[in-house]
Amino acid sequence: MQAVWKAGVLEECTRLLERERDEWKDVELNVAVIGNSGVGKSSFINAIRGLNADDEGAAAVGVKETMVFEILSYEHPNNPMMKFWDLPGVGTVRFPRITYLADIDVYDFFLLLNSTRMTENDTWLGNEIHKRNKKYFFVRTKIGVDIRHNRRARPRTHNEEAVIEEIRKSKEDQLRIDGCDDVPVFVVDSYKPHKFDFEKLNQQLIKYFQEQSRTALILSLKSDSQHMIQLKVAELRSLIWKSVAISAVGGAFRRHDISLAMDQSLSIITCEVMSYFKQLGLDSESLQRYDKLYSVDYDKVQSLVRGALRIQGEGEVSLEEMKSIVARLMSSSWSLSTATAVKRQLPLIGSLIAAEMLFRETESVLNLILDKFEKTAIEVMKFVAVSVASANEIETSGGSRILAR
Ligand SMILES: Nc1nc2c(ncn2[C@@H]2O[C@H](COP(=O)(O)OP(=O)(O)OP(=O)(O)O)[C@@H](O)[C@H]2O)c(=O)[nH]1
Ligand SMILES: [Mg+2]
Repeated sequence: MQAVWKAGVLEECTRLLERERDEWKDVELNVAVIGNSGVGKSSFINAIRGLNADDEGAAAVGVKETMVFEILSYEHPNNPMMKFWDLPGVGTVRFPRITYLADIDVYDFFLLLNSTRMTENDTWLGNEIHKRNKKYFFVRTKIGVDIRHNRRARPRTHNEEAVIEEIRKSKEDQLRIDGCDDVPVFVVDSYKPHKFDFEKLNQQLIKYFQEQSRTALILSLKSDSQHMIQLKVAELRSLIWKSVAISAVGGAFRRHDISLAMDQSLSIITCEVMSYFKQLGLDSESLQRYDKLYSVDYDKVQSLVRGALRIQGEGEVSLEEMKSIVARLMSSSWSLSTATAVKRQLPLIGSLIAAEMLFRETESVLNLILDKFEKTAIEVMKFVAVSVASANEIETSGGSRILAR
């Protein structure tokens, strides 16, 4: 086996992978700074870049609605791959809601700024981001103004800490009401970046960027080495929780319909599983790559994959076939009759228990599938290595070069 690993293919793959790994700095994080007009979006971007409004290259700041014709981006001072996009105010005559988030997919992350009480636009923006499975931080700006006003209004009882905490709490409460209780809240003043939560926010942004780059990088790597397959599986495993259980299963169960929940879960899980299949290089497009790159017989690798997953037939694994694998695993680990019984006896609590059960079973089915795919992907890789090694041997004994990549 040692000889096989030294066949050259893996070394080449490793080199390629190392190069890709070193390219992590090329992963961009596009942060859209959004919110009502005049909340301090441009001032915040300037502050994070250590600039005043009249410095060269600073974002335009104004008391009147800033006349932005082109949405510009500004680099984070410590990381040029993190870009802040200075969006205009939402809901203004020139930027009504309907067009405001037209390009939302371009952005990876959002900072939702607010300088007053929570407005309808804030709730709407938060919901839109949430709907699209994106993340945001909530940033309450101009806190210095609130402190100044409070000091004037209550000279005897004024307490800076209490003002900040009251504002923070009211934002957290509102976010909870809006169903966004996992959104972190930062209280800042762009004219006092050394105070309040400004630095903490900066640190959290950098941390978020590093996590995202790592995930993006690992998921974009080709599954050519055992180590990389394991890394990918670990990354996909860490995303299981997010991707399926909460959104799909929870929603369906709220409607108290177990069979609908099962059916929805099956379709959603199958889509998820298809994406794992592709991520781990088991789909036909990836397998054809071995044929093209290393002249490894595509039909043989394809039947190896089918054999490992116990699917009859030949050729590309179809969505329907994948669905039946998922259904088989689901029915063996999840007992519909048990859940129905629980629900009949205890209509309200029963459906919660059933939801909890389906939630856990979904997670365990996805883990089982990942285990299977991980083993299969490693088998495929070994098969490729063996094929290439034996091709090399034939080549050496025959004196001709079949494989010189
Ligand atoms: N005291 C204080 N004033 C601020 C702060 N941020 C912004 N301002 C002031 O608020 C006004 C609007 O600031 P901008 O940064 O232009 O706000 P914006 O959200 O970019 O505005 P539009 O682009 O027009 O939507 C300006 O007069 C700023 O000086 C802050 O943190 N503290
Ligand atoms: Mg602005």
